[in-house]
Amino acid sequence: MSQMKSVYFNHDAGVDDLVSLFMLLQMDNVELTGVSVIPADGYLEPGADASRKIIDRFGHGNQAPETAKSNSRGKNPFPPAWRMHTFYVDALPILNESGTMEAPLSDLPAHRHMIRQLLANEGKTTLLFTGPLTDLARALDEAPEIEEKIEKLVWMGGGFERGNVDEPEHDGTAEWNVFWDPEAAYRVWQSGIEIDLVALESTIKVPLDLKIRKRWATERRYEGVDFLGNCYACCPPLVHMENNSTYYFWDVLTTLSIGKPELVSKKTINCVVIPDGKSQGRTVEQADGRPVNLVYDTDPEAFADYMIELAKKA
Ligand code: AGV
Ligand code: CA
Repeated sequence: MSQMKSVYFNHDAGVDDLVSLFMLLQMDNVELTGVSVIPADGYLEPGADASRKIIDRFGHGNQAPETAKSNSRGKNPFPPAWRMHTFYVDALPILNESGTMEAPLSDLPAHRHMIRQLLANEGKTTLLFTGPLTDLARALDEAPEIEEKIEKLVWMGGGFERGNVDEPEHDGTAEWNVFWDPEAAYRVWQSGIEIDLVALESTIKVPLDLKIRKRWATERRYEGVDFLGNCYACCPPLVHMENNSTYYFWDVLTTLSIGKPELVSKKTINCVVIPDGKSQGRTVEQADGRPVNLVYDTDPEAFADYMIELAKKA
């Protein structure tokens, strides 16, 4: 029997963020203590609604986790075309069949909701962040005592050999979740929290390609597998070569590394975050930087199998 983990999930309402929530709800070794939504690579209202509908439709526990909305703002906005994905997922018929939202909505802003949930949990909580770190940076400023209640932070962010930002006035070396709010990542780097960093080095191994799409189509008789196929229908797959819109399983790999740690390879490195200037949001390996557990590799077959295995439990 693997041990039960308490997990608090802060996401930014992209397709792979919402699919991550769906996956978390299928893990029998995870207890979800709360969900919060930050409007970075997605929109807030449909992001919170879709989260609650996913909990309603696909949650198994008798106690549904609360969803909280963030009031944080970033520095470098995401392209609106990507953010529109939130509306597509929220509109999927399977999430709107009942016409109601039963899962509770918190009236606290995300960072305060997270503080409350961390302090209310007797043991330590794993933080899963699949968007920018703004809410965590604010929570640490307001309530530094939460640091002791955090088992570790598992974050999709960063890249050492490459970035994925293609914007004017930037040199392209940053990953988007760091770039949206570089100062927040810089702040979290000053803390003593243990960090598992799922950076572009590993996520590049798991692109959304036609092969996995075909597997979902073939097994669409399973409601959860059909849901995966429908969610990703609005994301362009990798066919010939990568471009700026190519979609990877960034957040899903990050999330699945909690349910099945042996899916990924990690090594400790020391690194810093560049908070401003033309390389803002870049993560750089540096001998006197803070240590992180860098997730640098995964097995794409084992990843796809586990994703489908979880979806079949829905
Ligand atoms: O940089 C990866 C992060 C992940 O948290 N997001 C998407 C994932 O949710 C930003 C992003 C980078 N490239 C993108 C992104 C693309 N082509 N479409 C949508 N979002
Ligand atoms: Ca995300």
